[in-house]
Amino acid sequence: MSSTGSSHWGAFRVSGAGATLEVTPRPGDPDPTPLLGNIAGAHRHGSRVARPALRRPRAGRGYDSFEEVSWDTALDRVAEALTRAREHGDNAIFGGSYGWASAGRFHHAQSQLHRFLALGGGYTDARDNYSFAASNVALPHLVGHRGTHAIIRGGTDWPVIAAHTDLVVAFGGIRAATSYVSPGGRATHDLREHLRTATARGLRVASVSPLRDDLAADLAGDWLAIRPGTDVAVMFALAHQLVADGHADLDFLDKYTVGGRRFLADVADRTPAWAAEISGLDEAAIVALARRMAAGRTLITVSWSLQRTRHGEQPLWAGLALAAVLGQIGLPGGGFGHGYGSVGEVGGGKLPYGLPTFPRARNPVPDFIPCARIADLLLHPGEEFDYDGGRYAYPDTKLVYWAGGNPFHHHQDLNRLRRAFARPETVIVHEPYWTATACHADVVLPVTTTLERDDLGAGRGDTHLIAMQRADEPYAEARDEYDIFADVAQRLGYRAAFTEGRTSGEWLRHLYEDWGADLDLPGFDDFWAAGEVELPGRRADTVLFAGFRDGRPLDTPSGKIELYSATVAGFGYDECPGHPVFHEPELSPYPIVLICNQPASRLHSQLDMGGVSQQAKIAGREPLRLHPTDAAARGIADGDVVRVHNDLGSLLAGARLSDACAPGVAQLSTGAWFDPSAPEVATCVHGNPNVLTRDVGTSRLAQGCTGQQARVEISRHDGPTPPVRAYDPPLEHQ
Ligand SMILES: Nc1nc2c(c(=O)[nH]1)N[C@H]1C(S)=C(S)[C@@H](COP(=O)(O)OP(=O)(O)OC[C@H]3O[C@@H](n4cnc5c(=O)[nH]c(N)nc54)[C@H](O)[C@@H]3O)O[C@H]1N2
Ligand SMILES: Nc1nc2c(c(=O)[nH]1)N[C@H]1C(S)=C(S)[C@@H](COP(=O)(O)OP(=O)(O)OC[C@H]3O[C@@H](n4cnc5c(=O)[nH]c(N)nc54)[C@H](O)[C@@H]3O)O[C@H]1N2
Ligand SMILES: [Mo]
Repeated sequence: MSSTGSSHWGAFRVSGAGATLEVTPRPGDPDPTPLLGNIAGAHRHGSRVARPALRRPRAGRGYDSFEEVSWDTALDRVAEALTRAREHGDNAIFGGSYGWASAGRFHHAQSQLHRFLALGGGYTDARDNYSFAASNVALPHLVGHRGTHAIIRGGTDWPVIAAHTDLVVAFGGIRAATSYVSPGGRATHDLREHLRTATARGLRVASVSPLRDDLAADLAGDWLAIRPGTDVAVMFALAHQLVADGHADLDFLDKYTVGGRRFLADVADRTPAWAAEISGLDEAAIVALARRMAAGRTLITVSWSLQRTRHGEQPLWAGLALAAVLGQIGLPGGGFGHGYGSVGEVGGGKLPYGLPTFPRARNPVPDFIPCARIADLLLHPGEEFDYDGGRYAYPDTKLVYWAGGNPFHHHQDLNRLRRAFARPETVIVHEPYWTATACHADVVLPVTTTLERDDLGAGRGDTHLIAMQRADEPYAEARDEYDIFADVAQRLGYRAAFTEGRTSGEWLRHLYEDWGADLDLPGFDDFWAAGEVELPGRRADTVLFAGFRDGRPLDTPSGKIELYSATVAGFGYDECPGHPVFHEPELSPYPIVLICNQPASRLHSQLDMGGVSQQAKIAGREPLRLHPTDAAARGIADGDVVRVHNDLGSLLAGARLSDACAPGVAQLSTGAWFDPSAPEVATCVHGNPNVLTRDVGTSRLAQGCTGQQARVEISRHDGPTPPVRAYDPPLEHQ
């Protein structure tokens, strides 16, 4: 007997249970991800939260140990803390709770938490995401809300690119490892099929990136090893060269854009020689690339990573402007794209309807933060902040409630986040695992994983809806989020409003039937027995902005692409005026640019204790890649433990020498569990790069995450190497 399941990194089958549980790919998936190999080893790992636990207050949050208690004691404590916090106003509860949680349409931690808190009086929410906040806020000004959705939720589909595109100019490359992941999961990973077809037909990629292997192995092309943070200069120079060669599409700029001519004036002195000096690319290579772009059907794509940097709005904006100068926006396989390779859903097909969703409740509290301003919220109550033309104030937070995210993985400057988490009266965390965030809570409630409950799984544009079937008993005393919230709501007097009288099993059936009513699907029981159902009406032939080119206006103020936005100009942000500008990378005494990209061996911090993630470690630490020349200059050999530091903190990592890194660039992926157990040696002895990243927004426009890059120095670590304790539960030992 096997059951069907799904994760953000793909659908699977499960057989066995407990320590002998086995996970195999969904049989219909042509290219399942190796990340499935993390699931079995994590299932009953010692880092699971077994029972509700309360912090024993002594040294402070994140330094104390915990005592296990009964569910009744823990839930009473949660209900009391919520009641006490609400006396200060409902906005004193921060329930933003950013994070990826798990796949599954019903047991989605944030949806459950938000509904629970909204029905109880409301909460301060978080806006946008860590992934592409700068794009989410800037793009509506440039291409309208519908245009933003069209770009971010899919763009031109891969089969169209495979059939029509001659050249992809990929700023940030097109990574294969990241494309396996899609929010909600993916039943069918067909990207590599499309890449192979495209390559066989002759598609070539110019991968403009600090890392050679940002170009998927199934693609062919050239690596232009750019200095990080200088893409805008290269984009300006490419536009300059298109003009110089008479290849700028002036008709397109005049007919379809506002500010096209102004952009040409802005790049008049931005020559390839100027950009070569800044970016480290050859002047001749920039000129040649501009000519290749004009010689055929060209797609310009900007990976999400480029906008997770200081002034991250600019490479996005300049990339769109460059595509407009080339004039192929709206043509099959040409124009602009954003996030190809970043996740599987970009270019990965479209469904003409939404997916089943647990109903939200209206949140009566208007207060919010841009999600990456969490430390500012907690450290600076009452202080004002700018965001997208508005001015707002941080409420005074008394209680933080986190379910389904790991801020001590995802946020920048973790030393500062520790100080921030010391401020509120109460921190409540729901987790299956003793993450660093759980260790910084007062109340930790153990929740089930997707293997321990029934759910529905699907990602946008995917081929199938998956029955996520319970494969094993809940671990120890772990419970479903839904039942936890129902019990707390009962203590607070609104259980019936939260549950609407349904059990979780009844909700699943209801969500499926309600959603599928017009779709001619099998009944719920047949779907469940089959384990999956094909989603009808899927298409994978979208051409981004084809309708716009055919005369349908965008929902911008002008109906055109606004390369100059009077709205943004009116906000008066000098660092983000109404048109794309180049900012020199900030000066730093630290010589190496550390690329903190997404890990190939896991999703973020999830299942870091699993087999695939552990196998990638070096001396038990997260691998850090650096160029052999930079290593030699520091006496570092392959396999050495290294210490990486800057003014914000320090970490230990395992060195891997690789000429896939441009000189001056090192790479350390996110997601190694934060381990502050030996502060005399390093802030984190395991290799979480967020002890080194600055906690600053992209700009006042979007206030997005800037964690993709840090400036650091690296040295060989010759002192004692403390053990990694990141996975040890901080429990009181009687
Ligand atoms: N330096 C740097 N930092 C970055 C980035 C970067 O590029 N550089 N990228 C950023 C990006 S794009 C993102 S999206 C974030 C990701 O940041 P997060 O989404 O916070 O990272 P995850 O590790 O996915 O955290 C999800 C947590 O939910 C828990 N979980 C799983 N299932 C359940 C459940 O059913 N219930 C509950 N309550 N919990 C569950 C998991 O155990 C895990 O701890 O990181 C950001 N941080
Ligand atoms: N395996 C795996 N896949 C994932 C995730 C994961 O955790 N694991 N996370 C998912 C999530 S939440 C997101 S948001 C997406 C993120 O998707 P992306 O943002 O596209 O992914 P990253 O790996 O962070 O960055 C891609 C590459 O950008 C390059 N880069 C960095 N800075 C610069 C620069 O200044 N200029 C140029 N030209 N290139 C630069 C880096 O070399 C890096 O390898 O990935 C998703 N996919
Ligand atoms: Mo993300």
